[in-house]
Amino acid sequence: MFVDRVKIEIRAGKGGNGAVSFRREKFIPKGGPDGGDGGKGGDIIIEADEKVGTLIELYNHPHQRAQNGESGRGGNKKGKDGEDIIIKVPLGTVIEDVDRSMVLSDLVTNEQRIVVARGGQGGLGNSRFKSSIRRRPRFAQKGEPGEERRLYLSLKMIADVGLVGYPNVGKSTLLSRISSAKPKIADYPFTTLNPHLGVVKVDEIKSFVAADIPGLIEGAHQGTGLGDKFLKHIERTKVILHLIDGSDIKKENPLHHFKAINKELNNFSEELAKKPQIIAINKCDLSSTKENLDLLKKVFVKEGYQVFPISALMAEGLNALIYHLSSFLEKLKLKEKKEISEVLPKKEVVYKFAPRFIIKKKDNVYEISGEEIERIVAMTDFDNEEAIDNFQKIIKKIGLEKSLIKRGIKEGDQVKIKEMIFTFSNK
Ligand SMILES: Nc1nc2c(ncn2[C@@H]2O[C@H](COP(=O)(O)OP(=O)(O)OP(=O)(O)O)[C@@H](O)[C@H]2O)c(=O)[nH]1
Ligand SMILES: [Mg+2]
Repeated sequence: MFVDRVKIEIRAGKGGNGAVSFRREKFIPKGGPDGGDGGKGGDIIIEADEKVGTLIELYNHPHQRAQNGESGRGGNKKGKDGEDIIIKVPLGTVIEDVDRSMVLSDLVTNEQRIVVARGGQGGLGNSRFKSSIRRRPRFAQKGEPGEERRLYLSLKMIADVGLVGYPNVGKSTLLSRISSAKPKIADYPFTTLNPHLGVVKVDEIKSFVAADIPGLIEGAHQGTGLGDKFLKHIERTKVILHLIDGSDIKKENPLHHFKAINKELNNFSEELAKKPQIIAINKCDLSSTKENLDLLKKVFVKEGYQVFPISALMAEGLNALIYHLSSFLEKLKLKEKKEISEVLPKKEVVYKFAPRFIIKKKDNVYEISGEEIERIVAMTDFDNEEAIDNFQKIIKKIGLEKSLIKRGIKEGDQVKIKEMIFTFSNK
């Protein structure tokens, strides 16, 4: 099965809890704190891999969880870090955050990686909270929760050349001749049901990638035939190779199929319709094609296209076509390089830092949000008096208490941070 869009739910590992422990040594009745830190939770990483062709693995396993970090131990032993999960996806996978509706990344080169959910930091052990006034801290930090996300992954293949044409014109035959791809070939329309990629070797150094997609017919954008849903796979190609079956044309209107397909491309996206097109007239081994060839050449040249007569079946005319495509792509690359250097940003980019917390008042409840404060709450052990003390100190230190008072908070009002509800007291 060819899967090109999946929704997944991922959760990185939670950090391990810090340990509360005291040294026990002979003849030392009250040893100092020696609770170690928790280990870090495992990250979830997505990596592009050229050996992977579809998103089927993720379709079958849409829930991914990375390992939690282990808790710290006495003797200042740090807990073990949780293992990362590496999800391999095809080149051309676009990753979107469902809840924030933003694109996180577009993986286009082999081994390119992105950490999509960070594992939580391990909580600090009690030995870290020792100070001159607190010699025997009896609390430790809890591990930070791992990030959770819902993502859409969709595949937009990355090919240099997109093969388009009516069904049965010989697109798959051509791809199988110029690359080592092995798409199904048969003498009936809609043989190809899924896109295929093939690497075309031009010479020792140069190569390009060509994509064969299912045939298009009039009305594809309304779902006729196999529809136009496969066109997104050639949205990122640089040039379209439009294949014409030279044996199957209407003499009174030789551009009929060609125009119908271009209309479908345009209906799908103007961008796609604007891509440069090169014409290959296939099945030139057949006498019917030979009869039509002069007429076809004439009409296409008149429309401003370059035309290559070929026979995919007999492997005739393919070298000229491949060299032309390759040099066309080279020229485009040079042009792109020039354009990129011309549009490089001149101004410095200024980043804004996120505020430490945001206070929203609803009735008499002060709701507080913000990455840092939520993290502090998640890592505090509220069953432990000393940990609560420490939490209050932090709240003061980051200026939250002051801000709340400025907003008019009174004794007994409620403060909500994530799921925790506190009663405000200034005594
Ligand atoms: N005589 C001749 N037949 C060809 C040539 N190229 C392809 N064919 C035949 O045309 C038929 C269709 O070829 P395919 O390569 O499956 O065509 P396609 O465009 O991929 O078709 P769909 O996947 O259905 O859109 C097969 O029977 C091929 O053998 C050619 O150059 N000459
Ligand atoms: Mg085919």
